[in-house]
Amino acid sequence: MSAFSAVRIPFPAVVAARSTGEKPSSPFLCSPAAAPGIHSSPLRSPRLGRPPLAVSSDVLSSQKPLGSNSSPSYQAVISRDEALELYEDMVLGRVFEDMCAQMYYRGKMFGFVHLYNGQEAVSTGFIKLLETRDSVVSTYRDHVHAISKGVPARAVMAELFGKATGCCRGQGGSMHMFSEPHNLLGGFAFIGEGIPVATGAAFSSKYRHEVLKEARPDGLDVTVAFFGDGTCNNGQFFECLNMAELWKLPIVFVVENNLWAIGMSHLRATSDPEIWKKGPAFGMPGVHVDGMDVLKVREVAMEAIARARNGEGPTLVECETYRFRGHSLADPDELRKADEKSHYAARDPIVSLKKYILEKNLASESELKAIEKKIDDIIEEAVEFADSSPHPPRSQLLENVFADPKGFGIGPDGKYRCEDPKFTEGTAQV
Ligand SMILES: Cc1ncc(C[n+]2csc(CCOP(=O)(O)OP(=O)(O)O)c2C)c(N)n1
Ligand SMILES: [Mg+2]
Repeated sequence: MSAFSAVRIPFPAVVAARSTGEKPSSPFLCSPAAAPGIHSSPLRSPRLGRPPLAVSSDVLSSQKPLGSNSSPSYQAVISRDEALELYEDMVLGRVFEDMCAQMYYRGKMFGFVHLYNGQEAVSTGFIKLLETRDSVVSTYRDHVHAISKGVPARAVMAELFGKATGCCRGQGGSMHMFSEPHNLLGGFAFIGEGIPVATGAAFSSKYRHEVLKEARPDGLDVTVAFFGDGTCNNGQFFECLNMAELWKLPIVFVVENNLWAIGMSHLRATSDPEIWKKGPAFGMPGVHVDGMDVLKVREVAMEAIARARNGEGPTLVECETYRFRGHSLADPDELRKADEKSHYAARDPIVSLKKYILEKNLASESELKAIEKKIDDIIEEAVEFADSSPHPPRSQLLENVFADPKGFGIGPDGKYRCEDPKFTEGTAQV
């Protein structure tokens, strides 16, 4: 059974409490027999009628409803190595972010810093399935996406410290992580701005494949765009869903629905809070998945990435998740209710995966402890590295701000003005 052929599930606990209780009327919805944890529109596109991908999904048949406090009950669907890779990546993200909070309050970081604690299953579940050639586009909550994509923790930490050894040479800081070798195409502080960039990257992949004939036997380069629930009310979201489906682009739109946009509840801001339904409106599959369960996220991600890779077009995936901290480290987090916070805290994705690994005898407690110790060492080293690294020189101030190296423009001779010795003498033609 395909992950996407699953049917409607009980709506997320918090959302359900506010919903009207009406039965779905969309022709894209299937029967109400539930496959808890994942639900979706039919994979078959209403326009093109492509057959569903054959992806094994035994995992879907025995999942518990969202909101369950117990660990997942399905059979082991991943190998020991895969489980440990997921565990290590999620713990790395969590410990990294906890350290960011400490460093921020010690005055080592500047501006706003938005942490990802609680949402790790989404980043890990998707990005660990990607190859280096695939692209990731993030938001201002971008440190963990960068680390999952392979940017070394020390390069992300140094960037946050504003140091020359950071992945953007200290010029970006938080919200602007970028790494060309890892195809991390940026964090974006303006919400929604990353979605067109991701769509462009996916277009470029298809253009290289089909027009420039740079086809690879193993399929298209895939782009995964991450963004929040609040961002789905922005125009770029709709424009890009349209273009991506029209051109069958190799992209996965991943909504990290943490139920809040700063202090605005998703339920108060959005006419139809079930974001996944907007996929079928454009002709692409829309999937809802429990974003607090890395195995469920991974299951859906596998199929969505395979569709993109095989040229079958985009997928919209809504991950129900929760941030364990305030919107940014400057937010006292007084608006969200204690029972809502504790509901999701009890579903910590790292704790759940640990329980699963132990229950399925994929690794022992001491092996997991060894991973945690390794991560502690990595983070400690990252902080030492960042702290002892030099600040960027003043001469770097205008570099990469404009298209030319120093930001002084191109002269009438077609050369960069900054390379004209007369320019600095004040005699150059401007
Ligand atoms: C274009 C634009 N408008 C407004 C803002 C201010 N702003 C910053 S974060 C945010 C909320 C975004 O919420 P969501 O997309 O749910 O992401 P989350 O913070 O929950 O991850 C807003 C409105 C912005 N950064 N950019
Ligand atoms: Mg949000």
